[in-house]
Amino acid sequence: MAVQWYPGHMNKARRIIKNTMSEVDLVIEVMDARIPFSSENPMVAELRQNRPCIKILNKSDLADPEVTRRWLAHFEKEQGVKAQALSVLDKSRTKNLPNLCRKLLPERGTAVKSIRVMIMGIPNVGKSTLINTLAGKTLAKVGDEPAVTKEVSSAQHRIILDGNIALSDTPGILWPKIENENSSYRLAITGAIKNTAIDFEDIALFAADYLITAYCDNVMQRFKLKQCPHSGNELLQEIGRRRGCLRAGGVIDMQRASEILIHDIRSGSLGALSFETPEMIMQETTDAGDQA
Ligand SMILES: Nc1nc2c(ncn2[C@@H]2O[C@H](COP(=O)(O)OP(=O)(O)OP(=O)(O)O)[C@@H](O)[C@H]2O)c(=O)[nH]1
Ligand SMILES: [Mg+2]
Repeated sequence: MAVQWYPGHMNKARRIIKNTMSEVDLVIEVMDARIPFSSENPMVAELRQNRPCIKILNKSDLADPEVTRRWLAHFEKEQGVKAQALSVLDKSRTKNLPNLCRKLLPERGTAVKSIRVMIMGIPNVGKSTLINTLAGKTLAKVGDEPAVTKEVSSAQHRIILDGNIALSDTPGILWPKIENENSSYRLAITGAIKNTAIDFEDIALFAADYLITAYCDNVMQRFKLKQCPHSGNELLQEIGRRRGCLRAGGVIDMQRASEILIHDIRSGSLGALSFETPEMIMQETTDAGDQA
């Protein structure tokens, strides 16, 4: 399966961002701490060019802290990039972001020269939530699904923080062709792709196969299993049996079992999980290169 989802408003947003980038001094790219490689949008790199960038590994409350630490070290190696793990649950760390902007652009952020910041990233990673936390009030609409924000903030709708920092919100954007198939699965699992564009059974099987190898204790605890299932399919069957997802004749309803697993992952009910590590990505990209 290769999941693709690139609705028209994303293309429009990309065009507007490109045309207004000359008025941006710094980009905050919000990524998903559970999938830092797959949620890094290649279009952001293309659009921001060499402007300084703060990469936020957001929803870090849902990610494995040890893996997140390794990713932060990985991103900090990039020139002009600062990386920071954040979570909506930890507002004080978020409120320190303006200081980081000033550190990256010490000559700006004065009464005469504002720091113009654009918040960008894939859908549903918490960009608008971040703006609201920084503003200390609800200014942007947020929601537990992708494509809640549909328009780039116009000049009149920028949020001005103390220290003359002007923030613009943007719609989450994906890119027309997600080359890495594993990435498209991970984006679907974590909720960056609209539910109607994905096949739940397919993505749940991918997730289940991974979870039994990387986080079997979490799985066993959540679904009260005495031993780790041997395959993703066996895990989904167990979930179906234990949660009463049965169709006529006692056949397990794999669609419902799949929805339960994906819901539990997204809500954090299975604990803090990371779906990729720097080492996994290095291996995957090497394998892809060998096949080309
Ligand atoms: N667990 C957790 N949930 C978060 C965090 N930040 C945001 N959320 C939730 O993620 C969902 C999406 O948040 P939004 O702020 O609307 O995301 P967005 O990036 O603006 O999404 P689009 O506008 O659709 O691109 C909401 O249900 C938020 O409550 C976080 O740090 N941790
Ligand atoms: Mg939004």
